[in-house]
Amino acid sequence: MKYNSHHIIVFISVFFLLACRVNAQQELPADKKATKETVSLYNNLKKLAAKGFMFGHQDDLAYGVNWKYDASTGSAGRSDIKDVVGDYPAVYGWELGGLELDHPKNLDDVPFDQMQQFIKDGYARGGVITVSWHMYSPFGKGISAWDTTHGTVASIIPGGIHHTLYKEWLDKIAVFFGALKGSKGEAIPVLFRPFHEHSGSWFWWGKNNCSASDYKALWRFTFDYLHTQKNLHNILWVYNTGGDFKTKEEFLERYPGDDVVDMVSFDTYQSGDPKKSEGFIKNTNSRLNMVGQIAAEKNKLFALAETGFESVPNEKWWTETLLKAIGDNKISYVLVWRNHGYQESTKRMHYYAPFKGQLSANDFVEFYQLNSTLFEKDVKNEKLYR
Ligand code: BMA
Repeated sequence: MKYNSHHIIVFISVFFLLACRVNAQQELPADKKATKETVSLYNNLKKLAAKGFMFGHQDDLAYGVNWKYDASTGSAGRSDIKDVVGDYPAVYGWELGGLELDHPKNLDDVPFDQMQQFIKDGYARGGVITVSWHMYSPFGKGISAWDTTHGTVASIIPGGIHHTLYKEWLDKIAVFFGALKGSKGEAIPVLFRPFHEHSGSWFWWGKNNCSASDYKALWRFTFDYLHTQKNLHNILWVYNTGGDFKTKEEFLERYPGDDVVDMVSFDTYQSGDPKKSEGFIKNTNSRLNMVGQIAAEKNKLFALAETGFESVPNEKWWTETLLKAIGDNKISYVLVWRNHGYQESTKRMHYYAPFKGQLSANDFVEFYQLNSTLFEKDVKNEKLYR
C-alpha cells in the first residue's frame, strides 16, 4: 500500500492526540519547563502519598553518631539507618550553607564535592533529594543565618544594596544544582526548601526580621532567577514554616503564591518527655491536618520537613509518638535531622536517628516494618522518576 498525504495527516494527528493524552495525565509543577524526571517525581509523589510516607534523614551518608565518611576507611555507603534496618532512608536531606561563600565544606563540615556524589548515589538507588540553605548574611564578617538584623532580606531583593551579591550567590547555587546529573546525563530533581522556618524569628529571613512582602519578593525573585536566568529545571519548591502557627491563615501569611510552590511543609521538634505529655503528638497532628487541608485545596504536596527528638531518649518514640503524631495525614515524607554526635557548642549529644545499639533502635525496626513507612527499597520499586 502506498501512503498518500491523507495518510500522513492521519498519522500525524494520531501521534499528536496520543502525545497530548500522555501530557494530560501529567500535572506540571510550578516550573512549567521542569524536566521529564522532575515532572514524573512531582506526579509520582502525589500518588505515593496514598500508600504511605517516606522516611528521610539529614546528612545520612556523610556521617553518623560514631563514624564519618572517609572513602579510604571503607565507610562508603554507610548510614546509621542502614546499620539499624538494612535499608537506606527514602529521602536524603542536604544543606548548602557556606556554598555561597565558596567554602569547600558546608557549615556542618560536609565537603560539597562529596555531597554531590552522595546526592548522585541516593538518586541512583531511587531515593529522593531535598536541600536546605542556612545561608550566611550578605552583610559579611562571617555573620551566620542565625542573625536577626532587620532589613537583611530587603538588602538582597531587587533594588537592595546587596542584590548583585545575592545574584552571585544564586549563580553558585545554580552551578551546584546544574552539576547534579544521573547516569544518562539527566538532571537530578531536587526538593528545594530555601528560607525555611520563616514563621520563627531566629534566621534573618524570619518573621520579625523582614516584612511579608519582602519575604515573598525574595522567594519570587529566587524562583525566577534560577529558572529563567540560570535555566535550571530540576527544582521542586518547598514552602516551610516553623511549627508555631495556629491557623491556616497564619501558615499562609508569607506564602509567595501557588505558581511558585510545589509542596507545603513545616518543621517541629519534640521537647520534654513524651511519657508525661502528649503535646507533641496533638500539636503536630492538628497542624498536619491544617497543612493537609491547604495542600488539598491548592493541589500541592505536603510534608513534615524536619522533626525529631534530640538523642531519642524514649525507646518507643517512633511507633508511639512520631507515628501517632503523623496519624492518617497523607504526607509525602517525614525527615529527621542530622546524627552529629557530641556537640561541643551545646555540650550535648546531637542526633535524631537511631544507630546500632541506640535505645530506640528496636522500635525503629518496628517502625521500618510497617506498610505505611517507606524506605529506599520501597521507593525504588515505585520508579519515582519515570
Ligand atoms: C541545626 C543544628 C546545627 C546545624 C544546623 C544546620 O539544627 O543541627 O548544628 O549547624 O542545624 O544544619
